[in-house]
Amino acid sequence: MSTCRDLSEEPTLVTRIKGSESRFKVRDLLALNDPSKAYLSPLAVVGLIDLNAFFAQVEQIRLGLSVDDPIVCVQWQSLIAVSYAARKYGIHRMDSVKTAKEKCPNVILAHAAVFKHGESHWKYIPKVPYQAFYKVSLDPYRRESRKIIQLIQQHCDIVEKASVDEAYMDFGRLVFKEVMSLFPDILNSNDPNATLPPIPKELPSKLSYIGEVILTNEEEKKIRDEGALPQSPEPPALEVEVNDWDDILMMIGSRLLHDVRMSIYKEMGYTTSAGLGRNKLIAKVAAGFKKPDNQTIIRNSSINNFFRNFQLVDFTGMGGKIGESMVQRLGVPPDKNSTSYIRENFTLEAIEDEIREDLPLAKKVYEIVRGNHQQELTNKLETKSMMSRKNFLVNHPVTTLGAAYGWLRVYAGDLYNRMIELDDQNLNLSMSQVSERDKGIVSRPRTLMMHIETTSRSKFTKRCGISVFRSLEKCKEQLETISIKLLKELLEANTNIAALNNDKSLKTLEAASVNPENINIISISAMSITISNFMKTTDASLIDTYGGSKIDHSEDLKREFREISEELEFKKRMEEQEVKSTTREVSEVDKLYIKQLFKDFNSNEINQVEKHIANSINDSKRESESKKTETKKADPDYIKKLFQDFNAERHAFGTRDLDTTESLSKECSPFPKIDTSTSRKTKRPTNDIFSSLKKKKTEKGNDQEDLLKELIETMYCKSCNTEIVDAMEHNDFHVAMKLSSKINAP
Ligand code: DCP
Ligand code: CA
Repeated sequence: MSTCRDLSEEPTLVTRIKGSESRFKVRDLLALNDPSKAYLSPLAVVGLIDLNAFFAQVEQIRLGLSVDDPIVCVQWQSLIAVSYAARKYGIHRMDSVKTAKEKCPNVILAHAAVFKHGESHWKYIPKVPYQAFYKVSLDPYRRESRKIIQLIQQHCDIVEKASVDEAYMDFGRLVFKEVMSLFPDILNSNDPNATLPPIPKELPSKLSYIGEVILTNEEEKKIRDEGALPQSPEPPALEVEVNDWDDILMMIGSRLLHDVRMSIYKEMGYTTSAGLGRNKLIAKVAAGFKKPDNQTIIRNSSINNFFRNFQLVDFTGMGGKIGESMVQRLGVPPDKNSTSYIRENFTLEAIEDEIREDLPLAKKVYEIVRGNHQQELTNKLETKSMMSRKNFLVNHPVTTLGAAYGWLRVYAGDLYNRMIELDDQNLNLSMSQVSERDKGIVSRPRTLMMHIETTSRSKFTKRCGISVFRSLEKCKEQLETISIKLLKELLEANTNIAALNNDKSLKTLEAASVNPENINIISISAMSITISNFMKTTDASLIDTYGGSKIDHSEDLKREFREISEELEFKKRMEEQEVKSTTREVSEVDKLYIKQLFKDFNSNEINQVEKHIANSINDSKRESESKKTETKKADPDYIKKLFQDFNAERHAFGTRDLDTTESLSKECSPFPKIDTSTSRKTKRPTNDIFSSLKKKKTEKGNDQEDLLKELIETMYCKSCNTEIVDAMEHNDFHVAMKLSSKINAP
């Protein structure tokens, strides 16, 4: 089994001391010991550690596999991380599960953890989850990332997290301490402007470079010349020059960097790649140079030679259009390396002449090509916003309020997990602060934004202020309730809910305690909630209400969610059986609807139902009364809605004819009161209703088919005088309307 490369055991380079007078001042060395100034010193030593194939490694370790196992991390059918063992088979991130399997039949597919619709916690599930019911969670990776950062923080005082699997380290204080202990006479003067002494003629034996040291132009040339000599029996020794204190500090830094990487491997099992240089820009490109499981050292003298491997657009902040336009405007010939070309042909003034409208950018380009761009490293973990979002499958948009609520619960759980992580980071960080004032600082959002996109490509956004709670549990609860509130407001303001619910407004439906699962809403293709406007506060001083608008956290919102939860509980139970196969998914989802139909019809005798229907048509007062009674669900509108729902869902999951209801209803044993066989033979009307529907489907024949054809062709419904989004769904609406009028006919 492969293990992490211990580079300190590999042959060291031959170092040739060439130093004479130092180029550096006492102040340059002293600056290293000051966290706020170290990055500005020409002696700065900055590292970047990047986890190899990060998500795939997390899965490899979770599953107890070795680095030699070809594992990939999967999200639905896409690969999001590819282990280096899998890369040997030519698998890369652009592959799908299918093409990866073609390249390596033994590839190990590890699907990311998922949130299930309606649940606020993520989990790993043994099979590939069905995208319509799940949302991917990146929490396991964030969690590992957090642990790695904490481990690095044990070694180094300034650790800046650059991404989920990258962190910069400022080794200033550590190299300062080490150089002072190895060379106690280095600070030969109290004058900050005094020049440092020349480096000694001999270096302590423990001093050496660890990792891949990039050579200078001259060193490379020398090796080439020596290697070219015909009488040379051995390949030339890799000899690097030690010219000044910056080289010695890089040597020390390379050992420190290696120690951190070994610690990550030994404690957590992760291999990494890393880069070392005098600033973040150099460390970043160096870290990507030799992957995996290696580290690359860029001495100041080798920057120009190293940069020949990179174009301007490869540097942080110069990617995409901005870098491309610079290259174009500075007239870099296509066959030239843009970094070297700009450095060799442009003074700062010349670049400023070309980019007059943006002088800071001109300066940045000038500095980048020289590897001179100094950027501060900061421990601060500023969080501006967090978003939880899901794009729904084209054939499974969110069409009911209940379904939307289920996803809002997932989002609230997702953001809650991330706020826990944020608290950990902030508390961990602030505990290391010297001043009491800075201890125990946490960050809480003050704004919540709800965003939806409809299948007809409309976009709606609504935001509001939220309260600040000490307890993250309360924060989560608030996210759930406020997002429900925002969603309803947003739908009421921008969409016609009544048109989708038999002319009943949301308020009417809610007053009638209609199950949110049965409240139709505009088809939603994507939905997100975003929390932002974070405020920093001390843990102890958190208050219960804060923010621009006073938010109502009254009991009714909580009750609302409890009711939804009960409904979702039921759905969850149904889904638990359903994920085993797609075929079963169809039958279980249908069961849900069929169960609903049976529940409604079984609860009433046919004559009662018919009587009620007749009454409800003739007497609106009695209709409203009926809502309060056991017969309310026999409301013709309600029946119409049930069929509408059923048909819409049937299309989402593939087709299943209604005459399968008999066998399905028998399977629906959780509802034992329904004895379909008995009721069929005697007094139950359901048989008639179902067969009537079935008959209707055949009778309607060409009329309905013609309408459907027209709807598909024009995407416009003449009878409704409106543009439509889904022809099948709209056709079903008319089928249901016709059925409803037939049922209701006197
Ligand atoms: N990631 C993702 N989608 C992307 C890019 C990255 O989900 N388009 C995730 C998966 C990666 C992780 O972020 O594992 C880190 O991204 P990197 O670009 O660092 O890629 P890897 O760590 O996977 O590979 P490498 O060893 O090349 O750094
Ligand atoms: Ca990585």
